[in-house]
Amino acid sequence: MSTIGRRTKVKEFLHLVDIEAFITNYRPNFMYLSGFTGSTAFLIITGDKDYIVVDGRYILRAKNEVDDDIQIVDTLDKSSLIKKTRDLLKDLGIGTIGIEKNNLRVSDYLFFSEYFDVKPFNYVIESIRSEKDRDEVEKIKKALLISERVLQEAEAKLYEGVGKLSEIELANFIKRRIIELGANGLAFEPIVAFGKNTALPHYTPSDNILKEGDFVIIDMGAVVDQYHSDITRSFCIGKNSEFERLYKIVLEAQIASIESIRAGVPVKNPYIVATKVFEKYGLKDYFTHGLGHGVGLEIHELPSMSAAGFGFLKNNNVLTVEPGIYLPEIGGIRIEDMVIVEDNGVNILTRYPK
Ligand SMILES: [Mn+2]
Repeated sequence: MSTIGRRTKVKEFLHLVDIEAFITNYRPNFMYLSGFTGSTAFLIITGDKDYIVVDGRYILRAKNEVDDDIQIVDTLDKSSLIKKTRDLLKDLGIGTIGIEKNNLRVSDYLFFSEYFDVKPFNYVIESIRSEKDRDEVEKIKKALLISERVLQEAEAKLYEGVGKLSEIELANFIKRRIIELGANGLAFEPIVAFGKNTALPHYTPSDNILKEGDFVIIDMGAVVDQYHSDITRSFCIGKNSEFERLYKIVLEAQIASIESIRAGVPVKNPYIVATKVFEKYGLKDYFTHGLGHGVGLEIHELPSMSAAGFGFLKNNNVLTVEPGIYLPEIGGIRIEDMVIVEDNGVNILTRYPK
């Protein structure tokens, strides 16, 4: 797939802010704009031609992956990546460059500042990345489908696991099955929590054994062709009326916030909607994290669906919606779906029952 359309948006940005080139060495960003999947590179976008600077390890890979209209520049003369990038910019007669203040190292910033008029910008490429194209959505759907299949198998293990299944065992099973079903990797280390451990939103699985009446949280994701997925479900093994009461409230918050999502709405609004539902039940202080996040080449990307979220939701943003409440000594509940933002609402990608 050609990345020229994506780079054209950066070229429009160059024009808008009056700089001659924009550079990035942040992997998800150069991957998105060039197709190159190696770990290190400098991508240079100019108003005219674009360049990618790679070291000796990556020349062949770059030739295979990078779009034909991007010129590959190597460091076979043993110069460092950053010096080669400087030399190239100088050769091109470039004086003003845009850099990523959210990604570039301070030492690299100071280096470039010695030779160029450097203008720092925040989240330029990340903002472009937040609007997914059809190809990206297909990859995310594949990654989500694998996660849902594995979650189904993991849920079945719960019902026969009382008194014997540990959190670590189930987490290891999930990791193995994600790979066996064809994912390229895990989106993150799965969270598997039983009982009171569910009250810790970002818990690390232990040897704790599943008991009758336990709250259970499983949060996991797969990566397919560099794209991530993310799903969380809460279960209760056996009867627990407190779980049923709290689950209905979290589900109400999740549905209300999903219903508030559409293109043009302030990014922080759905978070406020969820908060209001919890407030109604006196549980606002137990909702201790944001509502969700963008997902794509990174597991957490723009937009950030929290009180700190900025700007407006856009068409084809892919988001998680994952309200949760966490009561110490009782347990926690979180329900997470992935959605695509549309003009008049959302397309809910997650099919798993809730
Ligand atoms: Mn998530």
